[in-house]
Amino acid sequence: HFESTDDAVEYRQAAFKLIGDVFGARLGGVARGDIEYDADAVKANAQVLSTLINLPWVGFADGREGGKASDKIWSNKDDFNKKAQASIDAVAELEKAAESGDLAKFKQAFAGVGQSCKSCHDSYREK
Ligand code: ASC
Repeated sequence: HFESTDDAVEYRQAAFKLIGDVFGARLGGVARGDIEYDADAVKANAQVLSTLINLPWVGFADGREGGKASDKIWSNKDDFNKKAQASIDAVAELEKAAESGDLAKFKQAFAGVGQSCKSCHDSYREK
């Protein structure tokens, strides 16, 4: 899939950059109250996020250690994959909450996604 390790690292960092913008800035702005709640905009961003959350993982292919990724990813692939799947599942919950049009439900599901990001970062992202 990737021609080089640099290519794989750039690919996954680009995916996380997009996720960080849609989740942290767009949806996070609403969750924090900095951006006014607009149910349609939240729904659209949650849908975009549900596509983006599938992208990074292929970038962690065999032999592509590098960037801020801990080498522990490659020696704990089952656990890493479980945490990746937990993020995908949490975003599916966020999309459902966004579709409900209920701000409280959205905020709760937003926090769940944040937890899933943090859980993986705590184990597998170097400073
Ligand atoms: C973000 C972001 C993360 C996660 C994490 C959640 O917006 O950039 O890495 O949320 O901080 O705890």
